[in-house]
Amino acid sequence: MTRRRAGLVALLGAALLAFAAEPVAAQPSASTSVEQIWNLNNNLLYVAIPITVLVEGILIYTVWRFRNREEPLPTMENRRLEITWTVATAVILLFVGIASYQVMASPFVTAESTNQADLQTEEVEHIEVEAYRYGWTFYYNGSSFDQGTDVTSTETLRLPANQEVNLRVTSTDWLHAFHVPSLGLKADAFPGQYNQLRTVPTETGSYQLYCAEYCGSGHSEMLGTVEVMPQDEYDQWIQDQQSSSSGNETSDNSTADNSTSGNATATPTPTPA
Ligand SMILES: [Cu+2]
Repeated sequence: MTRRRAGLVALLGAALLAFAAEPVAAQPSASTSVEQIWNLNNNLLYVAIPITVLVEGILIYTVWRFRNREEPLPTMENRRLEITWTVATAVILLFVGIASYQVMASPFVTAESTNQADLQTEEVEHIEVEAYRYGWTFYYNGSSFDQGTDVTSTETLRLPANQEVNLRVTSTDWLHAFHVPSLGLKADAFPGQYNQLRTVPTETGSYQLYCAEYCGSGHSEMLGTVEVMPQDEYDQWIQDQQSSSSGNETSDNSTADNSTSGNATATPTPTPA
């Protein structure tokens, strides 16, 4: 009888696990950042599900088993049991803490505040993300923050696929937040400060960009697009933008210009609060 009940609980637990794990496994991994976040989510879920099933199982069993007992007996001291659950809880919390810290402390997940351009390796594409009321400007600096390619764009941020990208997020006027949920990217935008976020986009396509910090009446329309494109197409686009700087205007809202002050789309004038 008891064995049958235990079997039933185990079966229910397994079904619950399969049901819960399925939609999570189907999540796309569009960047290394979002992959890390989902891996952590899965790891925590694999720990949480057995605990939930165990606790609920014991609770339901106890309520049913002792439903007719008029005068319940108090629990006697049980040192072995106490040591067991204390150690088990400590082990679980340690796992949750260490696993979370590894992901949350990663520069691919959490932005780091910086005032200088570090990570100067050839393989990294440096892009400055500038938020303003109510839009975005992107400065493409190639492999160096200091040199710059003089290519800028508004609204659409272009990223090369399968290459490390270093985004420096800042603001010209007010508090904003750069947020691309599908790529697992989020960083606050403060005036006069840079928050550095790293990622490797792994799937080409369009991703929605939001401002995730309420910044005024135009906040809900402060949207943008992140276009992840193959490396060669990206390089070609940068080249096209650079060569069109000799001509004046480009057809879309992207522009390449040698002077920042004379650039019509690149430098929005912030209105004082
Ligand atoms: Cu906003």
